[in-house]
Amino acid sequence: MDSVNVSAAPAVDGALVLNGRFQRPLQLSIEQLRQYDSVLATPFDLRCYTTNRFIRSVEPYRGVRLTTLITEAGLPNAVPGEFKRTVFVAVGQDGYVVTFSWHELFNTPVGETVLVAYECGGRALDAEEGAPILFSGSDILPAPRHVKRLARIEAQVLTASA
Ligand SMILES: Nc1nc2c(c(=O)[nH]1)N[C@H]1C(S)=C(S)[C@@H](COP(=O)(O)O)O[C@H]1N2
Ligand SMILES: [Mo]
Repeated sequence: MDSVNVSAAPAVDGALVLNGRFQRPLQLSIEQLRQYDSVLATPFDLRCYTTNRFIRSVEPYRGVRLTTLITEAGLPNAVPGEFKRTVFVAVGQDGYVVTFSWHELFNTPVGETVLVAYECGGRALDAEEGAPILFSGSDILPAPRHVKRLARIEAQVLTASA
């Protein structure tokens, strides 16, 4: 049945929010993530930083670069050059938090392999497998910045505290 009340619908399951100091905060469903240019990652072994435990081998992920989404949301620009002091805090649905800096993402090769993935080994990732998954393909120990059920990317502009 057609409805005129679509705006009252609950947020799409698996939706990703970009908020904080972005120029244009965004909310994207997995379907919307698929509309952006995608990148295919190389397979890797998931290994925990804290214990060095081998978790599992991961088939190639497909997803959108985090830099693509950040550019869409617009880097902070209230003060000239402040975008270079920005950190991006990625938060899972369970509250798990990891950080990326503007320099790391936009001014080192690391950023080229940071993806928000929605496919693995050619198959769509489902919620059970943790979609969408944020991961940093150039990390030495990949598990910490392999965030399952990514919920939010928050832009924070840092200043020196003293
Ligand atoms: N959302 C979320 N993702 C996460 C974590 C977490 O606590 N929450 N822990 C990370 C760490 S430290 C490890 S070792 C792996 C564990 O992966 P597993 O749950 O598939 O064994 O998930 C990573 N991704
Ligand atoms: Mo870990």
